[in-house]
Amino acid sequence: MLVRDAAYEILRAHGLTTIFGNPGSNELPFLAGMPEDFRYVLGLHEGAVVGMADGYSQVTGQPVLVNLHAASGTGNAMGALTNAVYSRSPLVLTAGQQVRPAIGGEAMLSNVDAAQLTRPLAGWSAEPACAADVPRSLAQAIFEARLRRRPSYLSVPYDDWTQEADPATLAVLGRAVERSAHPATEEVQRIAAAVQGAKNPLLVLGGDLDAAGLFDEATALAEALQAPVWAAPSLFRLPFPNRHPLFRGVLPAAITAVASAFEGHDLVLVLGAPVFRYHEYVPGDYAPAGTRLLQVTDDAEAAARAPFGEAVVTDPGAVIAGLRKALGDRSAPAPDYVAPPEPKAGDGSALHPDQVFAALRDTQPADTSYVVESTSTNSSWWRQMDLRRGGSYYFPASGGLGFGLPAAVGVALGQPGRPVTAVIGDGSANYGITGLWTAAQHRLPVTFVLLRNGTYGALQWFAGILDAADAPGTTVPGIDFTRIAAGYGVESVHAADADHLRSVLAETPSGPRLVQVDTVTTAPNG
Ligand code: TZD
Ligand code: CA
Repeated sequence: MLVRDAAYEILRAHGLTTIFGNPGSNELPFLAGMPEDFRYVLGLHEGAVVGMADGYSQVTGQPVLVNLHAASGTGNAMGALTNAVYSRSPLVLTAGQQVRPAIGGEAMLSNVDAAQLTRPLAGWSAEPACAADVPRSLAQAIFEARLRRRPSYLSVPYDDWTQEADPATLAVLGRAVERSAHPATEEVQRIAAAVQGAKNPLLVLGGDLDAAGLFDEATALAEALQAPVWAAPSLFRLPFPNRHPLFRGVLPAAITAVASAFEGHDLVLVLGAPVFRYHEYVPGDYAPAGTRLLQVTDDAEAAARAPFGEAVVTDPGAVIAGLRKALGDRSAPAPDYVAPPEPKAGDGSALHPDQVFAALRDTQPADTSYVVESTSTNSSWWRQMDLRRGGSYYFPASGGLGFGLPAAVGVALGQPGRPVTAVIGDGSANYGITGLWTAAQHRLPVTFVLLRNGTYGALQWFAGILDAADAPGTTVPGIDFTRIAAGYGVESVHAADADHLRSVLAETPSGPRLVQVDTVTTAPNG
Protein backbone atom coordinates (compact mmCIF):
# COMPACT_ATOMS: atom_id res chain seq x y z
CA MET A 1 0.00 0.00 0.00
CA LEU A 2 1.28 3.47 -0.86
CA VAL A 3 1.46 6.21 1.74
CA ARG A 4 -1.18 8.03 -0.30
CA ASP A 5 -3.61 5.10 -0.19
CA ALA A 6 -3.14 4.84 3.56
CA ALA A 7 -3.88 8.55 3.85
CA TYR A 8 -7.17 8.23 1.97
CA GLU A 9 -8.13 5.26 4.13
CA ILE A 10 -7.54 7.30 7.26
CA LEU A 11 -9.50 10.26 5.89
CA ARG A 12 -12.39 8.00 4.89
CA ALA A 13 -12.44 6.23 8.26
CA HIS A 14 -12.82 9.60 10.00
CA GLY A 15 -15.38 11.00 7.58
CA LEU A 16 -13.16 13.57 5.88
CA THR A 17 -14.31 12.78 2.36
CA THR A 18 -15.13 16.37 1.36
CA ILE A 19 -11.89 18.25 0.71
CA PHE A 20 -11.81 22.03 0.39
CA GLY A 21 -8.75 23.24 -1.42
CA ASN A 22 -6.77 25.19 -3.93
CA PRO A 23 -3.99 23.03 -5.30
CA GLY A 24 -0.54 23.57 -6.76
CA SER A 25 2.21 21.34 -8.08
CA ASN A 26 3.28 20.12 -4.63
CA GLU A 27 -0.22 18.76 -3.98
CA LEU A 28 -0.80 16.97 -7.28
CA PRO A 29 0.83 13.63 -6.34
CA PHE A 30 -1.61 13.38 -3.43
CA LEU A 31 -4.66 14.45 -5.43
CA ALA A 32 -3.81 12.18 -8.36
CA GLY A 33 -4.94 9.25 -6.26
CA MET A 34 -8.19 10.72 -4.95
CA PRO A 35 -10.78 7.89 -4.73
CA GLU A 36 -14.24 8.17 -6.30
CA ASP A 37 -16.07 8.57 -3.02
CA PHE A 38 -14.19 11.78 -2.19
CA ARG A 39 -15.21 15.18 -3.50
CA TYR A 40 -12.89 18.12 -4.00
CA VAL A 41 -14.51 21.53 -3.54
CA LEU A 42 -12.31 24.02 -5.33
CA GLY A 43 -12.03 27.53 -3.94
CA LEU A 44 -10.29 30.23 -5.93
CA HIS A 45 -8.48 31.85 -3.02
CA GLU A 46 -7.28 30.17 0.15
CA GLY A 47 -9.10 32.65 2.39
CA ALA A 48 -12.33 31.53 0.75
CA VAL A 49 -11.24 27.88 0.95
CA VAL A 50 -10.81 28.09 4.73
CA GLY A 51 -14.02 30.13 5.10
CA MET A 52 -15.97 27.43 3.24
CA ALA A 53 -14.35 24.66 5.26
CA ASP A 54 -15.09 26.57 8.47
CA GLY A 55 -18.79 26.90 7.59
CA TYR A 56 -18.94 23.24 6.59
CA SER A 57 -17.22 22.14 9.80
CA GLN A 58 -19.50 24.31 11.94
CA VAL A 59 -22.69 22.78 10.56
CA THR A 60 -21.42 19.20 10.49
CA GLY A 61 -19.52 19.50 13.78
CA GLN A 62 -16.76 17.38 12.24
CA PRO A 63 -13.12 17.77 11.20
CA VAL A 64 -12.72 18.85 7.58
CA LEU A 65 -9.67 18.49 5.32
CA VAL A 66 -8.26 21.63 3.74
CA ASN A 67 -5.74 21.28 0.94
CA LEU A 68 -3.40 24.28 0.59
CA HIS A 69 -0.49 25.04 -1.66
CA ALA A 70 2.82 25.27 0.16
CA ALA A 71 3.69 28.44 2.10
CA SER A 72 1.99 30.88 -0.27
CA GLY A 73 -1.36 29.11 -0.09
CA THR A 74 -1.00 28.78 3.66
CA GLY A 75 -0.23 32.48 3.96
CA ASN A 76 -3.38 33.37 2.05
CA ALA A 77 -5.33 31.15 4.44
CA MET A 78 -4.02 32.64 7.68
CA GLY A 79 -6.50 35.48 8.13
CA ALA A 80 -9.40 33.09 7.71
CA LEU A 81 -7.73 30.75 10.16
CA THR A 82 -8.16 33.30 12.96
CA ASN A 83 -11.93 32.84 12.69
CA ALA A 84 -11.67 29.05 12.76
CA VAL A 85 -9.62 29.29 15.96
CA TYR A 86 -12.34 31.21 17.82
CA SER A 87 -15.25 29.24 16.41
CA ARG A 88 -13.24 26.18 17.55
CA SER A 89 -13.60 24.56 14.13
CA PRO A 90 -11.53 21.37 13.86
CA LEU A 91 -10.01 22.06 10.44
CA VAL A 92 -7.22 19.75 9.29
CA LEU A 93 -5.00 21.86 7.06
CA THR A 94 -2.51 20.13 4.81
CA ALA A 95 0.03 21.85 2.60
CA GLY A 96 2.14 20.27 -0.08
CA GLN A 97 5.86 20.58 0.50
CA GLN A 98 8.74 20.39 -1.98
CA VAL A 99 10.44 16.98 -2.29
CA ARG A 100 12.62 16.21 0.72
CA PRO A 101 16.05 16.62 -0.97
CA ALA A 102 15.12 20.13 -2.22
CA ILE A 103 13.70 21.74 0.94
CA GLY A 104 17.01 22.64 2.58
CA GLY A 105 18.24 24.48 -0.51
CA GLU A 106 14.97 26.41 -0.59
CA ALA A 107 14.00 25.36 -4.08
CA MET A 108 10.95 27.17 -5.45
CA LEU A 109 7.84 26.26 -3.42
CA SER A 110 9.78 25.02 -0.43
CA ASN A 111 7.83 25.69 2.75
CA VAL A 112 10.73 26.84 4.95
CA ASP A 113 10.26 25.87 8.60
CA ALA A 114 6.77 24.70 7.67
CA ALA A 115 5.70 23.61 11.14
CA GLN A 116 6.27 27.15 12.42
CA LEU A 117 4.27 28.88 9.71
CA THR A 118 0.79 28.57 11.20
CA ARG A 119 1.87 29.05 14.82
CA PRO A 120 0.30 30.28 17.00
CA LEU A 121 -3.03 29.77 15.24
CA ALA A 122 -2.86 26.05 14.64
CA GLY A 123 -3.09 24.10 17.89
CA TRP A 124 -0.73 21.48 16.51
CA SER A 125 1.48 21.57 13.44
CA ALA A 126 4.14 19.29 12.03
CA GLU A 127 6.03 17.97 9.06
CA PRO A 128 6.61 14.22 9.38
CA ALA A 129 10.28 13.30 9.83
CA CYS A 130 10.06 10.66 7.08
CA ALA A 131 7.57 9.25 4.60
CA ALA A 132 6.91 6.25 6.83
CA ASP A 133 5.49 8.61 9.47
CA VAL A 134 2.99 10.34 7.16
CA PRO A 135 -0.01 8.09 7.91
CA ARG A 136 0.43 8.35 11.68
CA SER A 137 0.99 12.11 11.41
CA LEU A 138 -2.18 12.57 9.37
CA ALA A 139 -4.18 10.60 11.92
CA GLN A 140 -2.63 12.74 14.65
CA ALA A 141 -3.58 15.93 12.78
CA ILE A 142 -7.21 14.75 12.74
CA PHE A 143 -7.19 13.72 16.40
CA GLU A 144 -5.43 16.91 17.50
CA ALA A 145 -8.02 19.04 15.68
CA ARG A 146 -10.89 17.07 17.18
CA LEU A 147 -9.54 16.90 20.73
CA ARG A 148 -8.42 20.51 20.89
CA ARG A 149 -11.29 21.82 18.75
CA ARG A 150 -8.76 23.92 16.94
CA PRO A 151 -7.22 23.79 13.45
CA SER A 152 -4.14 21.61 12.96
CA TYR A 153 -1.55 21.85 10.18
CA LEU A 154 0.47 19.18 8.39
CA SER A 155 3.09 19.82 5.72
CA VAL A 156 3.86 16.79 3.55
CA PRO A 157 6.77 16.57 1.06
CA TYR A 158 5.26 15.47 -2.20
CA ASP A 159 7.69 12.63 -2.81
CA ASP A 160 6.26 10.91 0.28
CA TRP A 161 2.86 10.08 -1.19
CA THR A 162 4.08 7.45 -3.65
CA GLN A 163 6.42 5.69 -1.21
CA GLU A 164 5.45 2.19 -0.08
CA ALA A 165 3.92 2.47 3.38
CA ASP A 166 5.69 0.52 6.12
CA PRO A 167 3.11 -2.19 7.01
CA ALA A 168 3.77 -1.80 10.73
CA THR A 169 2.72 1.86 10.61
CA LEU A 170 -0.68 0.90 9.21
CA ALA A 171 -1.71 0.02 12.76
CA VAL A 172 -2.88 3.61 12.91
CA LEU A 173 -5.67 2.85 10.43
CA GLY A 174 -7.93 1.26 13.02
CA ARG A 175 -7.43 3.87 15.74
CA ALA A 176 -10.26 5.74 17.36
CA VAL A 177 -9.63 8.60 19.79
CA GLU A 178 -12.55 10.06 21.65
CA ARG A 179 -12.80 12.58 24.43
CA SER A 180 -15.23 12.06 27.26
CA ALA A 181 -15.40 15.05 29.56
CA HIS A 182 -18.46 14.43 31.67
CA PRO A 183 -18.55 16.21 35.00
CA ALA A 184 -18.57 14.24 38.21
CA THR A 185 -21.96 14.10 39.96
CA GLU A 186 -20.64 16.20 42.84
CA GLU A 187 -19.50 18.86 40.38
CA VAL A 188 -22.99 19.18 38.93
CA GLN A 189 -24.50 19.18 42.41
CA ARG A 190 -22.17 21.97 43.44
CA ILE A 191 -23.20 24.08 40.44
CA ALA A 192 -26.88 23.26 40.97
CA ALA A 193 -26.60 24.28 44.64
CA ALA A 194 -25.03 27.58 43.62
CA VAL A 195 -27.79 28.26 41.09
CA GLN A 196 -30.61 27.22 43.42
CA GLY A 197 -29.11 29.18 46.27
CA ALA A 198 -28.84 32.35 44.23
CA LYS A 199 -31.41 35.11 44.73
CA ASN A 200 -31.18 36.49 41.23
CA PRO A 201 -29.14 34.31 38.89
CA LEU A 202 -28.23 35.39 35.36
CA LEU A 203 -27.27 33.17 32.45
CA VAL A 204 -24.64 34.10 29.87
CA LEU A 205 -24.72 31.67 26.97
CA GLY A 206 -21.99 31.30 24.36
CA GLY A 207 -21.74 30.15 20.77
CA ASP A 208 -20.27 26.83 21.88
CA LEU A 209 -23.76 25.80 22.99
CA ASP A 210 -25.17 26.19 19.50
CA ALA A 211 -22.14 24.37 18.08
CA ALA A 212 -22.91 21.47 20.43
CA GLY A 213 -26.59 21.38 19.40
CA LEU A 214 -27.74 22.69 22.79
CA PHE A 215 -29.95 25.60 21.62
CA ASP A 216 -33.20 23.96 22.79
CA GLU A 217 -31.66 22.58 26.00
CA ALA A 218 -30.29 26.01 26.91
CA THR A 219 -33.72 27.52 26.28
CA ALA A 220 -35.39 24.92 28.50
CA LEU A 221 -32.88 25.58 31.28
CA ALA A 222 -33.51 29.34 31.21
CA GLU A 223 -37.27 28.74 31.26
CA ALA A 224 -37.00 26.36 34.19
CA LEU A 225 -34.95 28.93 36.07
CA GLN A 226 -36.94 31.88 34.77
CA ALA A 227 -33.57 33.59 34.67
CA PRO A 228 -32.67 36.36 32.24
CA VAL A 229 -30.25 35.43 29.47
CA TRP A 230 -27.52 37.37 27.76
CA ALA A 231 -25.54 36.01 24.83
CA ALA A 232 -21.77 36.20 25.31
CA PRO A 233 -19.97 39.20 23.77
CA SER A 234 -18.46 38.96 20.26
CA LEU A 235 -21.05 36.31 19.47
CA PHE A 236 -20.32 33.93 16.57
CA ARG A 237 -23.37 31.65 16.91
CA LEU A 238 -26.72 32.27 18.56
CA PRO A 239 -27.46 29.92 21.51
CA PHE A 240 -30.96 31.24 22.42
CA PRO A 241 -34.09 32.60 20.65
CA ASN A 242 -33.47 36.31 20.26
CA ARG A 243 -37.11 37.39 20.73
CA HIS A 244 -37.66 35.20 23.79
CA PRO A 245 -38.97 37.28 26.70
CA LEU A 246 -36.03 36.15 28.86
CA PHE A 247 -33.47 37.28 26.28
CA ARG A 248 -31.66 40.50 27.12
CA GLY A 249 -29.48 40.65 24.00
CA VAL A 250 -25.83 40.18 23.14
CA LEU A 251 -23.56 41.54 25.88
CA PRO A 252 -21.69 44.62 24.72
CA ALA A 253 -18.01 43.70 24.26
CA ALA A 254 -16.49 46.05 26.85
CA ILE A 255 -15.45 45.35 30.45
CA THR A 256 -17.48 48.06 32.16
CA ALA A 257 -20.57 47.49 30.03
CA VAL A 258 -20.56 43.81 30.92
CA ALA A 259 -20.15 44.68 34.59
CA SER A 260 -23.18 47.02 34.38
CA ALA A 261 -25.28 44.25 32.88
CA PHE A 262 -24.42 42.06 35.90
CA GLU A 263 -25.65 44.70 38.37
CA GLY A 264 -28.15 43.21 40.84
CA HIS A 265 -27.27 39.58 40.10
CA ASP A 266 -25.57 37.58 42.83
CA LEU A 267 -24.67 34.75 40.44
CA VAL A 268 -23.71 34.78 36.77
CA LEU A 269 -23.54 31.34 35.21
CA VAL A 270 -21.58 31.37 31.94
CA LEU A 271 -22.14 28.33 29.77
CA GLY A 272 -20.09 27.54 26.67
CA ALA A 273 -18.19 30.81 26.29
CA PRO A 274 -14.85 32.38 27.14
CA VAL A 275 -14.96 35.05 29.91
CA PHE A 276 -15.10 37.24 27.87
CA ARG A 277 -14.17 38.19 24.33
CA TYR A 278 -14.09 41.96 24.82
CA HIS A 279 -13.42 44.31 21.93
CA GLU A 280 -13.55 48.01 22.74
CA TYR A 281 -11.13 48.53 25.66
CA VAL A 282 -12.91 50.27 28.52
CA PRO A 283 -10.97 49.32 31.67
CA GLY A 284 -12.70 49.00 35.02
CA ASP A 285 -14.06 46.38 37.39
CA TYR A 286 -15.02 43.15 35.66
CA ALA A 287 -18.13 42.63 37.78
CA PRO A 288 -19.97 44.42 40.58
CA ALA A 289 -18.96 43.56 44.15
CA GLY A 290 -21.20 40.74 45.30
CA THR A 291 -21.57 39.11 41.89
CA ARG A 292 -20.11 35.64 41.71
CA LEU A 293 -19.25 34.39 38.23
CA LEU A 294 -19.13 30.69 37.44
CA GLN A 295 -17.94 29.62 34.00
CA VAL A 296 -18.61 26.17 32.55
CA THR A 297 -16.67 25.42 29.39
CA ASP A 298 -14.92 22.48 27.76
CA ASP A 299 -12.24 24.87 26.50
CA ALA A 300 -9.43 24.59 29.06
CA GLU A 301 -7.48 27.47 27.54
CA ALA A 302 -10.49 29.78 27.77
CA ALA A 303 -10.89 28.84 31.43
CA ALA A 304 -7.22 29.41 32.16
CA ARG A 305 -6.98 32.86 30.60
CA ALA A 306 -10.16 34.41 32.06
CA PRO A 307 -9.34 37.48 34.19
CA PHE A 308 -11.95 36.80 36.89
CA GLY A 309 -14.51 34.30 38.14
CA GLU A 310 -14.44 30.59 38.84
CA ALA A 311 -14.33 28.00 36.10
CA VAL A 312 -15.18 24.35 35.70
CA VAL A 313 -13.71 22.69 32.62
CA THR A 314 -16.25 20.12 31.56
CA ASP A 315 -19.00 19.46 29.04
CA PRO A 316 -21.58 22.28 29.30
CA GLY A 317 -24.24 19.97 27.84
CA ALA A 318 -23.87 17.54 30.72
CA VAL A 319 -24.08 20.43 33.19
CA ILE A 320 -27.25 21.76 31.54
CA ALA A 321 -28.81 18.30 31.66
CA GLY A 322 -27.79 17.92 35.31
CA LEU A 323 -29.18 21.33 36.23
CA ARG A 324 -32.47 20.63 34.52
CA LYS A 325 -32.76 17.39 36.44
CA ALA A 326 -31.93 19.11 39.72
CA LEU A 327 -34.52 21.81 39.05
CA GLY A 328 -37.20 19.19 38.50
CA ASP A 329 -40.06 19.36 36.03
CA ARG A 330 -40.89 23.04 36.01
CA SER A 331 -42.60 23.27 32.67
CA ALA A 332 -43.05 26.95 31.93
CA PRO A 333 -45.94 28.28 29.84
CA ALA A 334 -45.08 28.87 26.20
CA PRO A 335 -43.36 32.25 26.11
CA ASP A 336 -44.81 35.29 24.41
CA TYR A 337 -42.15 36.21 21.91
CA VAL A 338 -41.36 39.91 21.83
CA ALA A 339 -42.66 41.59 18.68
CA PRO A 340 -40.12 43.54 16.62
CA PRO A 341 -40.48 47.32 16.39
CA GLU A 342 -41.43 49.07 13.17
CA PRO A 343 -38.35 49.22 10.96
CA LYS A 344 -36.66 52.61 10.83
CA ALA A 345 -36.86 54.35 7.47
CA GLY A 346 -34.01 55.14 5.09
CA ASP A 347 -33.42 58.38 3.26
CA GLY A 348 -35.40 57.95 0.04
CA SER A 349 -32.57 56.68 -2.16
CA ALA A 350 -31.28 54.07 0.32
CA LEU A 351 -33.02 51.73 2.77
CA HIS A 352 -32.39 51.59 6.47
CA PRO A 353 -30.83 48.20 7.39
CA ASP A 354 -33.91 47.69 9.60
CA GLN A 355 -35.99 47.53 6.42
CA VAL A 356 -33.70 44.93 4.85
CA PHE A 357 -33.76 42.71 7.93
CA ALA A 358 -37.52 43.10 8.38
CA ALA A 359 -37.85 41.94 4.77
CA LEU A 360 -35.65 38.91 5.48
CA ARG A 361 -37.61 38.09 8.62
CA ASP A 362 -40.90 38.23 6.75
CA THR A 363 -39.84 36.40 3.58
CA GLN A 364 -37.20 33.80 4.46
CA PRO A 365 -38.20 30.36 5.79
CA ALA A 366 -38.18 30.03 9.59
CA ASP A 367 -35.34 27.50 9.52
CA THR A 368 -33.00 29.67 7.45
CA SER A 369 -29.33 29.64 8.42
CA TYR A 370 -28.00 33.19 8.24
CA VAL A 371 -24.33 33.88 7.76
CA VAL A 372 -23.77 37.51 8.66
CA GLU A 373 -20.83 39.75 7.88
CA SER A 374 -22.12 43.27 7.99
CA THR A 375 -20.46 45.11 10.80
CA SER A 376 -22.25 48.42 11.28
CA THR A 377 -25.74 46.93 11.21
CA ASN A 378 -25.53 44.86 14.37
CA SER A 379 -28.24 46.68 16.35
CA SER A 380 -30.61 46.69 13.39
CA TRP A 381 -30.08 42.99 12.97
CA TRP A 382 -31.06 42.00 16.50
CA ARG A 383 -33.88 44.55 16.53
CA GLN A 384 -35.58 43.06 13.50
CA MET A 385 -34.71 39.37 13.31
CA ASP A 386 -36.66 36.55 14.91
CA LEU A 387 -34.44 33.47 15.21
CA ARG A 388 -35.90 30.57 17.13
CA ARG A 389 -33.80 27.59 16.07
CA GLY A 390 -30.31 26.28 16.56
CA GLY A 391 -27.94 26.83 13.65
CA SER A 392 -29.64 30.09 12.64
CA TYR A 393 -26.73 32.50 12.94
CA TYR A 394 -23.03 32.48 12.02
CA PHE A 395 -20.67 35.44 12.30
CA PRO A 396 -16.84 35.62 11.88
CA ALA A 397 -15.60 34.42 15.25
CA SER A 398 -12.41 36.49 15.37
CA GLY A 399 -13.85 39.44 13.43
CA GLY A 400 -11.66 38.61 10.44
CA LEU A 401 -13.56 39.65 7.34
CA GLY A 402 -13.77 37.27 4.38
CA PHE A 403 -15.56 34.57 6.35
CA GLY A 404 -19.21 35.31 5.60
CA LEU A 405 -19.54 34.87 1.88
CA PRO A 406 -17.49 31.64 1.63
CA ALA A 407 -18.83 30.28 4.93
CA ALA A 408 -22.35 30.52 3.50
CA VAL A 409 -21.15 28.26 0.68
CA GLY A 410 -19.74 25.78 3.22
CA VAL A 411 -22.91 25.92 5.33
CA ALA A 412 -25.03 25.15 2.25
CA LEU A 413 -22.76 22.25 1.25
CA GLY A 414 -22.77 20.87 4.79
CA GLN A 415 -26.54 20.94 5.35
CA PRO A 416 -28.33 20.48 2.05
CA GLY A 417 -32.05 21.09 2.42
CA ARG A 418 -31.80 23.94 4.91
CA PRO A 419 -32.09 27.42 3.37
CA VAL A 420 -29.01 29.63 3.62
CA THR A 421 -29.00 33.42 3.40
CA ALA A 422 -25.81 35.44 3.64
CA VAL A 423 -25.94 39.06 4.77
CA ILE A 424 -22.77 40.73 3.60
CA GLY A 425 -21.49 44.30 3.69
CA ASP A 426 -20.03 45.93 0.59
CA GLY A 427 -16.69 46.11 2.39
CA SER A 428 -16.68 42.54 3.70
CA ALA A 429 -17.76 41.00 0.41
CA ASN A 430 -14.48 41.77 -1.32
CA TYR A 431 -12.36 39.65 1.04
CA GLY A 432 -14.20 36.46 0.15
CA ILE A 433 -15.81 37.34 -3.17
CA THR A 434 -14.41 34.33 -5.03
CA GLY A 435 -16.75 32.14 -3.01
CA LEU A 436 -19.44 33.18 -5.49
CA TRP A 437 -17.78 31.08 -8.15
CA THR A 438 -17.87 27.92 -6.00
CA ALA A 439 -21.55 28.60 -5.19
CA ALA A 440 -22.27 28.87 -8.93
CA GLN A 441 -20.34 25.71 -9.83
CA HIS A 442 -22.25 23.68 -7.23
CA ARG A 443 -25.59 25.39 -7.98
CA LEU A 444 -26.07 26.04 -4.27
CA PRO A 445 -29.37 27.81 -3.48
CA VAL A 446 -27.76 30.52 -1.35
CA THR A 447 -29.13 34.07 -1.27
CA PHE A 448 -26.36 36.65 -0.88
CA VAL A 449 -27.86 39.92 0.32
CA LEU A 450 -25.32 42.64 -0.36
CA LEU A 451 -25.76 45.75 1.79
CA ARG A 452 -24.18 48.61 -0.12
CA ASN A 453 -23.58 51.76 1.91
CA GLY A 454 -20.33 52.67 0.17
CA THR A 455 -18.41 52.71 3.44
CA TYR A 456 -16.51 50.69 5.96
CA GLY A 457 -19.34 51.72 8.25
CA ALA A 458 -18.04 50.14 11.45
CA LEU A 459 -14.65 51.78 10.94
CA GLN A 460 -16.27 55.18 10.62
CA TRP A 461 -18.05 54.57 13.91
CA PHE A 462 -14.82 53.41 15.55
CA ALA A 463 -13.00 56.43 14.14
CA GLY A 464 -15.41 58.58 16.11
CA ILE A 465 -14.72 56.68 19.34
CA LEU A 466 -10.95 56.73 18.87
CA ASP A 467 -10.89 60.42 17.97
CA ALA A 468 -9.65 59.50 14.50
CA ALA A 469 -12.45 60.86 12.36
CA ASP A 470 -10.00 62.07 9.70
CA ALA A 471 -8.44 58.61 9.14
CA PRO A 472 -8.27 57.76 5.42
CA GLY A 473 -9.44 54.52 3.87
CA THR A 474 -12.96 54.16 5.22
CA THR A 475 -15.08 54.53 2.10
CA VAL A 476 -15.63 52.01 -0.72
CA PRO A 477 -17.70 53.77 -3.37
CA GLY A 478 -18.34 52.62 -6.89
CA ILE A 479 -18.59 48.84 -6.63
CA ASP A 480 -21.38 47.13 -8.55
CA PHE A 481 -21.72 43.64 -7.12
CA THR A 482 -24.39 42.64 -9.61
CA ARG A 483 -21.76 42.78 -12.33
CA ILE A 484 -19.16 40.97 -10.26
CA ALA A 485 -21.72 38.24 -9.52
CA ALA A 486 -22.56 37.90 -13.21
CA GLY A 487 -18.87 37.42 -13.95
CA TYR A 488 -18.68 34.51 -11.54
CA GLY A 489 -21.88 32.98 -12.96
CA VAL A 490 -24.26 34.04 -10.19
CA GLU A 491 -27.67 35.50 -11.04
CA SER A 492 -28.09 38.94 -9.53
CA VAL A 493 -30.52 41.78 -9.04
CA HIS A 494 -30.36 45.31 -7.68
CA ALA A 495 -33.34 45.87 -5.40
CA ALA A 496 -34.53 49.41 -6.01
CA ASP A 497 -36.81 49.81 -2.99
CA ALA A 498 -38.31 47.93 -0.04
CA ASP A 499 -41.19 46.44 -2.04
CA HIS A 500 -38.89 45.28 -4.79
CA LEU A 501 -36.57 43.74 -2.21
CA ARG A 502 -39.44 41.88 -0.58
CA SER A 503 -40.75 40.51 -3.85
CA VAL A 504 -37.29 39.29 -4.88
CA LEU A 505 -36.64 37.70 -1.50
CA ALA A 506 -40.03 35.99 -1.52
CA GLU A 507 -38.96 33.83 -4.48
CA THR A 508 -37.42 30.49 -3.60
CA PRO A 509 -33.99 30.27 -5.23
CA SER A 510 -32.97 27.22 -7.25
CA GLY A 511 -29.34 28.29 -7.40
CA PRO A 512 -27.20 31.06 -5.99
CA ARG A 513 -28.41 34.63 -6.33
CA LEU A 514 -27.05 37.97 -5.23
CA VAL A 515 -29.42 40.72 -4.16
CA GLN A 516 -27.76 44.11 -3.94
CA VAL A 517 -29.49 46.82 -1.97
CA ASP A 518 -28.36 50.36 -1.18
CA THR A 519 -28.48 51.18 2.52
CA VAL A 520 -27.79 54.18 4.72
CA THR A 521 -24.78 53.95 7.01
CA THR A 522 -25.75 53.27 10.61
CA ALA A 523 -23.74 52.80 13.81
CA PRO A 524 -23.28 49.24 15.19
CA ASN A 525 -25.01 50.35 18.41
CA GLY A 526 -27.52 52.68 16.74
N1 TZD B 1 -9.56 43.37 7.32
C1 TZD B 1 -9.99 42.19 7.82
C2 TZD B 1 -9.52 40.91 7.20
N2 TZD B 1 -10.81 42.13 8.85
C3 TZD B 1 -11.23 43.29 9.44
N3 TZD B 1 -12.03 43.16 10.50
C4 TZD B 1 -10.85 44.53 8.92
C5 TZD B 1 -10.01 44.53 7.86
C6 TZD B 1 -11.28 45.85 9.55
N4 TZD B 1 -12.73 46.12 9.43
C7 TZD B 1 -13.60 45.87 10.47
O1 TZD B 1 -13.29 45.39 11.55
S1 TZD B 1 -15.18 46.32 10.05
C8 TZD B 1 -14.72 46.85 8.51
C9 TZD B 1 -13.35 46.68 8.32
C10 TZD B 1 -12.65 47.03 7.09
C11 TZD B 1 -15.74 47.42 7.58
C12 TZD B 1 -16.56 46.38 6.91
O2 TZD B 1 -17.41 47.01 6.01
P1 TZD B 1 -18.76 46.41 5.53
O3 TZD B 1 -19.76 46.63 6.73
O4 TZD B 1 -19.21 47.17 4.35
O5 TZD B 1 -18.67 44.96 5.35
P2 TZD B 1 -20.33 47.97 7.35
O6 TZD B 1 -21.69 47.57 7.83
O7 TZD B 1 -20.37 49.04 6.33
O8 TZD B 1 -19.47 48.31 8.52
CA1 CA C 1 -20.37 48.89 4.07
